[in-house]
Amino acid sequence: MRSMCSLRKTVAIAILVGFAALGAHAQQSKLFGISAAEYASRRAAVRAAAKGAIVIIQGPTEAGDIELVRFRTRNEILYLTGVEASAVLLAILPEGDPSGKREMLFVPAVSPGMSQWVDAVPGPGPESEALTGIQSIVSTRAMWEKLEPSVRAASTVRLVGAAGQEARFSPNGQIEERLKRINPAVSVEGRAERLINPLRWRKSAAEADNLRKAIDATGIAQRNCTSAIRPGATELEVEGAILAGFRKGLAVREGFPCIVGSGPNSCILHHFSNERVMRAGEVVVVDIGAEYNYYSADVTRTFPVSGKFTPRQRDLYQLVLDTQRACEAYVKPGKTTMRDLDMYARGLMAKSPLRAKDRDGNERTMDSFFAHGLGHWLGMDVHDVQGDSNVLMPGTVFTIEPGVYIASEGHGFRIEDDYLVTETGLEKLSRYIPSEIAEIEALMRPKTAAGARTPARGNPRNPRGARLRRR
Ligand SMILES: [Mn+2]
Repeated sequence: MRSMCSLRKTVAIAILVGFAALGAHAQQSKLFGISAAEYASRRAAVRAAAKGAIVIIQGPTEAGDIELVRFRTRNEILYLTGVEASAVLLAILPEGDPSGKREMLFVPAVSPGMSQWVDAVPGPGPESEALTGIQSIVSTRAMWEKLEPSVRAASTVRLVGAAGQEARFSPNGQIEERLKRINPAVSVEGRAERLINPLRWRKSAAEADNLRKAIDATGIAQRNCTSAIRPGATELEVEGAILAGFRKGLAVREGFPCIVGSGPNSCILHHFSNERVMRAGEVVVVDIGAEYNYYSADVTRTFPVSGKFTPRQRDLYQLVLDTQRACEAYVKPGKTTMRDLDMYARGLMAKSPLRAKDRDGNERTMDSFFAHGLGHWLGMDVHDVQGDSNVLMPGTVFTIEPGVYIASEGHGFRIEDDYLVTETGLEKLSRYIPSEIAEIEALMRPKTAAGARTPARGNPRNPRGARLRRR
């Protein structure tokens, strides 16, 4: 929220914080759902972890004069600044830096005529500093002049991304050259992500809220897409209904390309082409995630194209669902590792009485058809960064997504949900998105044009049992 507050409220907050680091404006504003104070504490944590080194993070640059894709900055820049602008550079400076500053953000100058062409972005100066809580926001043109005393005094500079030989022809390589010219003795090291990843791994309450919004938009899309699933329709139509659902949920982009895999494509784990025509009797795997405020959901449902699963499909679906439920109950926060959980899921599948034939025609237990890992961390990256361990620690968010893929029968099944680890167990963030067989089949029943659920045939509230045509 970014509403203006009454003068009285401003004064009260200013007194509470004792006119501390941030102005009243910064106290009020949230950038991408995160307060200026939270961004400041993230920068302070990186500064402490850098142990006297300067940390430099360079954001990406928009290509060309007119942008044809919606700009997205790199996660490390957004995580530490809340600023989504092209061609920025963040320098986090050590204690005792000669500039007397904690940090400097360099942004391109903003000219008055730009506002007719592009959306407003923070420019250099006090207004942006007040908005973001960043101590010093300076024009990129003055960058090396401003950084020179800091670089002269530094023994180490750490870059996010590659350094040295590996970075030779990249933008980081140019920065390194510049740094060495100012101070030939300075040591330039890459992979400063390692200072940031442990912070990103554990989510704050505000980050969990961003994930909830991403998951809500994904739930709208999962429901919405069932109206496009029918024999004769293409996977692309389903994708269209998914994207409409994302936008309805205020997600400006998807966290990864939509996977809509029908029939044999349901066995292709990262099927992105989505051009196949669906046929009666098949299943379709819908693995999607809306991105909201730079946080991505990741939720998979498997639907029967004709509206009802066959008995064999029901058995396979139920095995996957039961495995997921058992995994949820198995997690002990702060103890269970991702690997423990993965092994546990495979053990459960191996115990199932179900069998299927592999590509060579041999009968196998179900664990042989579980072709990928059980889950992954979730956050700003759909396969999010890991902290210092593989343990499901309170505050981390991850997915549980068992699946079986039986190419010899032409179908695969995957169910994926998103979980926040709490002190006592798991909060299933995607619990509002149905996954029981009866619920999935109910979603597949025809809907009215307004999107309202049509009661099933024989429902007492719908005595005529009218079947409305699918759109
Ligand atoms: Mn996933």
